[in-house]
Amino acid sequence: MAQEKTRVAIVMGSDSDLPTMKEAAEVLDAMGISYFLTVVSAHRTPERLYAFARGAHEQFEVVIAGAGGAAHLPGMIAALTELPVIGVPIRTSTLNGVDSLHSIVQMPPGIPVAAVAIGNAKNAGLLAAQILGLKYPEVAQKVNAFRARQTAEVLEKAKKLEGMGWAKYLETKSSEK
Ligand code: RP5
Repeated sequence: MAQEKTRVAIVMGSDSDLPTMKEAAEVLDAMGISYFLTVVSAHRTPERLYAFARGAHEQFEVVIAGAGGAAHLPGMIAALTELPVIGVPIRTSTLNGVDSLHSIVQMPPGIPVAAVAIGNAKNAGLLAAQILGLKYPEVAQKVNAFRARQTAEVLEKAKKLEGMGWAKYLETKSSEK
């Protein structure tokens, strides 16, 4: 029997990216989607990057790649595989992550990378799930269930706000902290 693929690869340029990137892993965990998470640095381990990206299609279906600063990791991976690559710009101390965002979002025509907002690894996890949902109905169901829960939470908050007025609502919120 053919072994099932691990569906997503979550890679990042440094272990310092992990506090951000773990949010993609949390989404995939919640949806029961298998993933492999590791560090691959485009500039510190270029040969590992090449080997990873070249072999990625044999093991995975979507790649999420987080990087900060001159964030070439997602673009380089995208150049070496035909799998969809979702880039997560990591917030930086120098330019607040705008450097990472521009590096990832400004891919020249020909090699696309799907970029999420600075630090928004959660959306990267959700987008990966939506891509996989095109092929796996059970994943699409999990995405729908997530959205339904999210909608219900917002409606609940709106009802509470309308009921108690903004001042009391804010008071309740700050006492919850
Ligand atoms: C990038 O350089 C990494 O993605 C990280 O965001 C940034 C800084 O790396 P460290 O110096 O924290 O290892 O390659």
